[in-house]
Amino acid sequence: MTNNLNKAILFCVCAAIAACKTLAPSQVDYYGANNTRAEVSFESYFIFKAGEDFKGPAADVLKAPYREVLDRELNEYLDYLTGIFLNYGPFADYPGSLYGKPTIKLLSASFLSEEKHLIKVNYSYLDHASFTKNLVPDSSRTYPIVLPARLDQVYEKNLSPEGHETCSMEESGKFRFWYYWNPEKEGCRLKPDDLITINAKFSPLPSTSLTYPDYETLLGDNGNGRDLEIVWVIGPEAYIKENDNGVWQYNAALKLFGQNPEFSLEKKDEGHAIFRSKRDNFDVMLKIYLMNYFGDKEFYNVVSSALQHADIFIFHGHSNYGNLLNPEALKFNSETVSQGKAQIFYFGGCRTFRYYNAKFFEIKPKNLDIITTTAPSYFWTFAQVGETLITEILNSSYPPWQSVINAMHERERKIVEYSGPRFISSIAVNGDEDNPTVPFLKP
Ligand SMILES: [Ca+2]
Ligand SMILES: [Ca+2]
Repeated sequence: MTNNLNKAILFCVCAAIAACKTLAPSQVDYYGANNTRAEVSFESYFIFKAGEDFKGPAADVLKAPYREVLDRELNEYLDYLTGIFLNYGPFADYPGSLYGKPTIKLLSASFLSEEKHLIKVNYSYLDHASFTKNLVPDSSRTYPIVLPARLDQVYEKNLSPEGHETCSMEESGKFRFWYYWNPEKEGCRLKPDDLITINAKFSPLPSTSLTYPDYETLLGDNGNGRDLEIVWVIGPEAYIKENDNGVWQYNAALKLFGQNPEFSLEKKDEGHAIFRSKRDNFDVMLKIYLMNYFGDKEFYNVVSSALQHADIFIFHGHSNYGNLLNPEALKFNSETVSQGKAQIFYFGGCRTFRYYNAKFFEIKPKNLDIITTTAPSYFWTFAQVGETLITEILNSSYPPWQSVINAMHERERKIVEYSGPRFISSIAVNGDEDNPTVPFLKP
């Protein structure tokens, strides 16, 4: 099964860390079936090589104009945490994901070598992250994490004489090295002096225990009359062709709803189908698409429109290191967003907790619930897990988010356990702090 795992990770084209501004970790609430959020905090240092023009004193790197360069470098440096939480120590079996809104404080700076412009910069770090519950059960834990000492040297020093990477899970190239970073890998050429081992503290954060999707608004007018519009976009694993896992999932989704007596197929074109379901007080319109991602204008049009107008938007496919669903490129911004419209976005791909959470809540902080994954996820789970979300939301018992997420997790768990990889994606809902806490009784 290692092959499958490697393949999943390889294809989990998952992202460069968002701007590392000094912001408080998110106040967004959360519920995960098998996972929890934790605060990750530590104090450490890194070695910054200032430009030839830098004269000092060392503390000047903490101020403008050098501060900007330092922030940029530290930002890039901390991307290596992504690799740690995916590949290193206990995280190799139980991957975690950072929220990506860290509070970073630069504490002090001193010269290691004035002549070489090397400055030791002390900093403190605090962010939220999601982890499986067994890693952060009910009280704080400390886990060692290992970061490079010098960003400007780590890649070159890791290379073998033949030019191969020795400290990464996959031969990835300099610009993706942080994602595959694993200083524990056998044969890693980095010496103790090239590395900094940090004791990071992991403190569990509470999860929500009873919150509901905003059924009343979602199933009501919500800006589109009787329709409850669900848009589900599935992308290929490699190419749109027979035997591709993504194509197979698209066909499986059509089959699941084709067999559902409550749904009727209204329209089917190449790579696009519409199902309808009539209810007493609303009509379901379920649009399912199979689409290529990059360079496909149609993909951006469909997703952009769904983010603005759909009641429920589901995406299944690659994350491309978090670069795929970029709100800016998708024209999801303060001018286009309907702040009052209740929406559910389910980003089903690799580690979407890390990539899309903060980005979308920044633009739409309320009336939005985002379903994410903590770990890489597998293409062959998409159709069934997506169907579970839809049928749970349409279930006339109007289940709370905790039941919906548990049902999605169970569905995924059964498929994954059957096929045998080491971990499952750890599905969770984010942003239920503004949601109803009492059951919805009437549609
Ligand atoms: Ca409606
Ligand atoms: Ca919400």
